[in-house]
Amino acid sequence: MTYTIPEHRRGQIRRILELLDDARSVVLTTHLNADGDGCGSQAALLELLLDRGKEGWVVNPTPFPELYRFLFPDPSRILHAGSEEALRRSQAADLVVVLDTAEVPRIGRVNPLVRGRRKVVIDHHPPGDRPIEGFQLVDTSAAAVGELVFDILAEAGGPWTPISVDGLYTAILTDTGSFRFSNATPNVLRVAAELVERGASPDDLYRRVYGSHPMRRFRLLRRALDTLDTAHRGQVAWMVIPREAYARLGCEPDDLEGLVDVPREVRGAEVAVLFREMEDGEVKISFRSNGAADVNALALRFGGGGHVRASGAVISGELDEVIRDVVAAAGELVDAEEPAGLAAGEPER
Ligand SMILES: [Mn+2]
Repeated sequence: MTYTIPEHRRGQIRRILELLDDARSVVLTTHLNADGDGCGSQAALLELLLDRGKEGWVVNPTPFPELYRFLFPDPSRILHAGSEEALRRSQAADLVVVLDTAEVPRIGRVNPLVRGRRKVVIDHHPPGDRPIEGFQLVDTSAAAVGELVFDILAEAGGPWTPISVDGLYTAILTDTGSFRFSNATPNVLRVAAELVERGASPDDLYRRVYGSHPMRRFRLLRRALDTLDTAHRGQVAWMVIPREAYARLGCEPDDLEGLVDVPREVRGAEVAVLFREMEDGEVKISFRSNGAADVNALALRFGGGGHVRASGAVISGELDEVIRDVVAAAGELVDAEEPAGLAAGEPER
């Protein structure tokens, strides 16, 4: 293979492989509302475990997304976190692997299930203040956890099955926004090339993940587009997912995947925000940055977090007030970042 594992993470990759080899029964988990990175990484790691004669189970804090079920031809490996079996398997596990988060609150109801178990944490988010105890591979230079799991499989020599290559390609595809975001690094593009050489099909996986939305998503989008707006000289753009339309159309969280890219694609937008009014008087917010603005800092202000260019938060309050406060804070951030942003755009030599 022409790809080589980045030197700075090689030692940790080897250690994780040793820990996996020492285990007999492993539980894999990821954050609330699992995304393509978490699910794809789980599919590939499960392949590795089964290939090595281990037992492996997926136990996530929220229901496994329909969108990524195609990565699990054997759905019996996916356990509902509230089930008797999930409790039994978790307590019998001699290793728990936490993927795509390193924070206790983000694994929700899985936390009590896996308390006291030996853990490996594989993540690429900036560290927060409630870290999960265990052996950590937290590398913010990785575009996706799938990139790190690829390194584990590369170190192990496979298995490069349709499930593992499709899982890892899906993880990378979704976390890089189809290779459009600033995290589409040379390294992750090399990893993607390796996966395509091993049988991952870009057009097939693109169609499965992005090109097969139910009609209800487009009906919801039509309603949401009515709310699309900008402020601060067009530098802050936002859109609202109306609660009433979401409920009436029978939408699910999967239907919202990627909708934050709509305000993000407004010309001149530096910060994009998607507001979703929840049933319980809370507003769920997704932030994206198109430039220098650090939306992780913005999300932290509202009790959330994430990455520098992609983050989120949940705020209690009336929708109108939340929009006003968040848009104002985003405007302040954009104003503060402006000089730095211009400086960063200047050639260094
Ligand atoms: Mn991720």
